[in-house]
Order: sequence, then C-alpha cells, then structure tokens
Amino acid sequence: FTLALLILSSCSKEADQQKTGSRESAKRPNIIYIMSDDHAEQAISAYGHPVSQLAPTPNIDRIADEGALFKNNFCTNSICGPSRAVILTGKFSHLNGFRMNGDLFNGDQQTFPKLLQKVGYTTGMIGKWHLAGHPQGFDYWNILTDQGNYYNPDFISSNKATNTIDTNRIAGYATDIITREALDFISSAKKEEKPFMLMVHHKAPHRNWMPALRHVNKYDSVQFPLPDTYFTDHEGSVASQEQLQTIYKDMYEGHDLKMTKEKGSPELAHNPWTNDFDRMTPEQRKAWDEAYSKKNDAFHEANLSGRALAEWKGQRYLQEYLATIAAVDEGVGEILDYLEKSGLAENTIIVYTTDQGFYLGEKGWFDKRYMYEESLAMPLMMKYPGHIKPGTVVNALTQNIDFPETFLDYAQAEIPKDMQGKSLRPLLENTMNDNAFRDAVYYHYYDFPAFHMVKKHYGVRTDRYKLMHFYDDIDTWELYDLKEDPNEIHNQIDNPQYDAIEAQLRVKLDSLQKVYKVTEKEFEQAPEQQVERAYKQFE
Ligand code: SGN
Ligand code: CA
Repeated sequence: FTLALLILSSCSKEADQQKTGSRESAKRPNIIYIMSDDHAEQAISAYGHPVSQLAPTPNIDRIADEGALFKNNFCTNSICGPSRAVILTGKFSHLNGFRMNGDLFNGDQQTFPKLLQKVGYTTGMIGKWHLAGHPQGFDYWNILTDQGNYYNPDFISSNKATNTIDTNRIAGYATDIITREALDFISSAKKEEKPFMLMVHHKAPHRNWMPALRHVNKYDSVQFPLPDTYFTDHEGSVASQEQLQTIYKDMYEGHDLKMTKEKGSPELAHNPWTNDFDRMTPEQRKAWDEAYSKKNDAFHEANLSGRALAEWKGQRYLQEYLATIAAVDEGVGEILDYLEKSGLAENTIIVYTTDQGFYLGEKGWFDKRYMYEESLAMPLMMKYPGHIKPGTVVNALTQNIDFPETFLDYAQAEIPKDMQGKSLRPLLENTMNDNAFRDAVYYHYYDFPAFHMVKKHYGVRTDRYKLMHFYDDIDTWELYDLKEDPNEIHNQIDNPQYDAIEAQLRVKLDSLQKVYKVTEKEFEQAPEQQVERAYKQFE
C-alpha cells in the first residue's frame, strides 16, 4: 500500500513538474538589466542615506518597493570594466582575464547573454561597454565609445544590412539617448514571440558629472551633509594616505567642479581634457554657461580658502553628481511606465544596479577602487511581479558574480558548472534564510599603478569584519570591525583583542582563494620604475 502510494505520489509529482515546466517555459521572463556607472548607494533614496533623502530617486525606488532591495551586495573588484566582465561571465577577474581597465575582454568566452540566446532569447546591449573590443552574444548592440561622453556622444554599432561596424555621433544628452534607444529596442522586441534580455548601461553618473541642461540648477540651493570623515588623516592606513582621489586635492577645478577662472567669465578653471565641453553645440554651451554664471560668480565673491574652500568643493561635487542622477531616475521611470502600459510588466524581470560603489566625500574621497564599504557596496534591486514579493529586503552577502546565474535560473537555462557565483533566486523568493547563503565574500583589486594610485589589494568580508592586504609597493594589513567602526577608521590589525578574529579571517581568506582558484600569479608586483613614473604622471 505504502509503495503504491509512493509510486502514485511520485507520478503525480512528475506530472506536476512537467506541467509547471511546460507552463514556465512558455513564459520565460524578459529581463531588463539597467546598470548605471558609479551610482553610490548613498545616492539612492531606497537605501535611506541622508544625502539621498535630499535628492531622492523615486523611480529607481519603485523597483525596490515593488520587488527586492539587496542591502549587502558587493562587487568583486571595484572598477568599471572588471565589474562588467564578472557580470557577463560569472567568473572572478583572474579567471575571466579582465583584471583592470585597459585589459581586453576575450569576447570568445562563455557569457550569460550567449547562453540566453541558446535558449531562445533576443539579446540587446545599449550604452557603456568599456571592455574594449565589440560585444558578442547580442542580436543588437549600440555602445558608447570607451568611457562615453555626456553631450552628443559617439556610439558604435554593428550594421547588419551593410555588414559593417559604424560610429555615429548622436545629438543630445547621453542618458536620454540611452533611455530612448532602450525603449525602441523593447517596443520592437515586444512584437516577437521570443523573450528578450536587454542591458541598458548608462554613462551617468560617472566623472565628470555633467547633468542634463534641464537639471544643471536642480540642487543649487540644497546643502548636502558632508560625511564625518571628510577631513580624516587616515591614521592607521598607509594605503589610504597614499592615493590621489581626495576631493579637495585631486579634483580638477574646471573639468570636475565646473569652476571658472574669474568672475564674469565662463572660461573654465583647470580643464585638462577639453573634449567634454568642446563637443557641446554653441546653443548647449550657451545654456550651460548661463546656468553656471550666477553660482560661479557668487563663489568668486565669497573668496574662500582652506577648510571652507574644501567644504565648498564637496558641496559643488555633490550637487553635480546628484543632478546627473536625476536623468537616470527619469529614464528608469519611463521604462517602468512603458512596461506597465504595454502589458509587459507582468512577465519582465527588471534590475537596477551600477558597476560598483562610489565615495561621496567619505574619507575625503571621490572615485572607488578600495575594498572599504562605500566602493565595495553595489546597489541592487530587482522586481518580478508574482515571483518576488513587494518590499522584500535581502540581507545576505551577495555579489555581482551571482547575477548571471540568477538570470539563467529565471530563464530556465542550464547553469554552467564553471560559473563561480550562485543564483539569487532562493533569496528573492524567500526559500532560503539570508545567513545560509554565504558567510564571506572575496575581493581583489589590481589596477595599480594607475589613475588615482590606489594600491593593489585583496581581502575578505564577513557580516561583521573585514581583513585586507595591500601589496605591490606596500605590504600592509588592515582589519575592521564594521559593527563598532562602520566608517573603517580604526585599523585593528595590531590590537591583540582582535587576534582570534584575525586568525579566523585569515583561514577564511585562504580557503576562498582556494575555492575560487586564485594562484600565485595574482600577487605579482609592477616594476618599481613604472610606479614612480605613474605617481609623476597622475599627480
Ligand atoms: C576616468 C576617470 C577616473 C576614473 C576612471 C575609471 N577620470 O579615467 O576618475 O577612476 O575613469 O572609471 S575622467 O576625468 O577622465 O573621467 S571607470 O568607471 O571607467 O572604471
Ligand atoms: Ca564605474
């Protein structure tokens, strides 16, 4: 009898599986992956940071409200190209081969868009690519050249009709052009039977933070709070002392801060690369100069110096950065509205993220690269009606390396064994406890000597502690207790009270390096002269 029951129940289970299987495959979801560049969690209101409350992102927040918000999502290597390569391949930098900007991505390797194509997806890629070479695995692509420009940017695309690769300058503002292109792709993909996957990669809010003309004065009268650590001296961290990314020391007054040489003149102060402004049309430039003249003249009149000038620069930076985000948020809103109106929203996964975190004045900095929290953290939210409960908050330790497996999982495609992350689906659908997902994340940054001169380093982060080793022209360890010291100001590496923790973290670090197949080759040093030369070049 029991046996009969068992057979019966297993039969009906099989039948059920077949049923759901076929029903699901009929409904493979569309995937819209929106990724901006350098968008800090501190500047997304869903994350609740005080800065973002003064410059809210209501449309981006809709994705979190109607889906899931990841509170502990991290990158594996906090820099543009490398993060993108990890997302495409599901492999750490040392295995996908793209360790730093300037490397060439081997496009012949396995990527998730190629695997989606195999199970019947139409795939598209629009916006910042920054992996050198041309995209593979996409039915349609139209990418910004290199870093891309805010005004009248150049795009490269493959023209199927003529079988050529074309470069075209598109008039307008990059964020708006990318949104418009995305909407065009979605509306034509909608007409097909096949599901689609679209990557929408904004340039914004990457340096040099040029807002859309409609937003240039958006935050002129807002005073943003500067972080408590804005004037830190980095005691206890030589690796933090030796960098070139301090707002009030390293930002270019013209190029970055849009400061002018003197009162009454629109001529920019230090502006080493004129291309960003020169490419504006005379009308755009006129509107721009008019929008800045009053505030720049007020600056000259105030005649600031020392600490007050440093604070003014922090303020100007935040105004520019946040105003640049406004168009991204509007674009996300347009896409969400279109999905709703067109009936696509039901069966579409929509993701918002960025390639890595960013400093908004914490430790005095802009840029990223370090394994400290602000640049390690990577905003992530995801919505899929009927599958992800609105208002879901995920606290598990997740990483960009998990993205491709998540998409393949939802697309009911096979997940290759050599991908190194994990599907986030059990977290999104609440079938796994956050703390059962992963107990520590691994990080490794290589881009030294290079712009900003952040040293090479690797490390491990658990839910409470972080251990890092900075190497190359330095050999220092840092340990932080994130619960006691969330700003990572007190390096505990020499504090005997943390010896036991340190020992555990070292064991964890070693084991992660083994699991992820990190070999000795990854710890090589750059030749000494190269480092000296770079300091001179970037100072
Ligand atoms: C440019 C920026 C740097 C930035 C790198 C990498 N300078 O060189 O500040 O760190 O890109 O950014 S800029 O004035 O030319 O914009 S990344 O996001 O592409 O990795
Ligand atoms: Ca970036």
